[in-house]
Amino acid sequence: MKNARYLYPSDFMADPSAHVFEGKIYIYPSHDWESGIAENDNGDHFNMKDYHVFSMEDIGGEVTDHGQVLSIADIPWGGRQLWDSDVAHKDGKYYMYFSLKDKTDIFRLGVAVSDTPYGPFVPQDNPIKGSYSIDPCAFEDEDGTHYLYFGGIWGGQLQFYRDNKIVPGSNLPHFHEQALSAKVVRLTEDMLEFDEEPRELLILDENGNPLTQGDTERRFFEASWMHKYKGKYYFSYSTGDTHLLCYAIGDNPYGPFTYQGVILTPVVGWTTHHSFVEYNGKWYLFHHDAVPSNGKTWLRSMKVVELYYNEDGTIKTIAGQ
Ligand code: FUB
Repeated sequence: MKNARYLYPSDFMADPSAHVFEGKIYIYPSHDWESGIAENDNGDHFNMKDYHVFSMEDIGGEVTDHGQVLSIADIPWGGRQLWDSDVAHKDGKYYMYFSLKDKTDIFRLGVAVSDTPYGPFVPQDNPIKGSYSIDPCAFEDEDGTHYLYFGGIWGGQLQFYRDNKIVPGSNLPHFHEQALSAKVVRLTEDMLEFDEEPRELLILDENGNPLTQGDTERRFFEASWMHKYKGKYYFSYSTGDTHLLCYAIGDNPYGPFTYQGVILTPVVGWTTHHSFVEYNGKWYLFHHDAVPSNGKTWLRSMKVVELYYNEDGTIKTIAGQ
């Protein structure tokens, strides 16, 4: 991958959510470590316990580690596996949204609050009411409304839900049926709860039909991200077991979104997970791979690469290797 740069070679960090706050780039990754848990499809080996925050003044510049900003030990409802997180800013406060299994081993989304973008973040006593699954992405629209995008299948548990409720016995739809997809929900003014029932995020093919579960190179798996470019809403995500980062474009934050193509081809490692940031007039893709750990899928390293749009607003595909 041309011009990609590893951001923090001295430790393993994944799922980097990057934002520009107070004129700097802040990065909120998951903190991988060698837990000794055997690899399985449920992702038990991703047994993360805390978060660090990183910042940099420019893309090629020094990366500052602001240290541990939130730990499972401080989260009253926490069980295990602190997975992907994201941060939003409103009225001088910073809100970290995170994925964590509760004490009954069900993934929920939590919120922790700070006065600064670099933490520490103080968790709420309970998870967000009605939240489930993983991978929250916090998006602020131009009118100041904040939305959360979330969800992930397999270890992310999304397949056990229908209409936002656990349905005993439910699992993935059949291959020819409409694919399970991410959820989108507006946040309350205080940023701490859902302001409505989460809605299904529809991804359509070129004929206007919803993608099917069997369309494994295009359907949603996990790793939601939302950004806006020239007035359009770009929903991007990972296809998980087919290892692609893809995107779909819509006219509003709820969609529907029409599938457009691949952003990043497979990297070394099982997952990749990303974010987009515009900084000083250029666009960057933050993501991770497992090259530095020689392919250990649970020891990932975050990196950044510049990305380019075509004249028509489509994204030029980046080679992952
Ligand atoms: O980092 C743990 C999980 O792996 C994330 O929540 C998923 O998106 C995948 O990257």
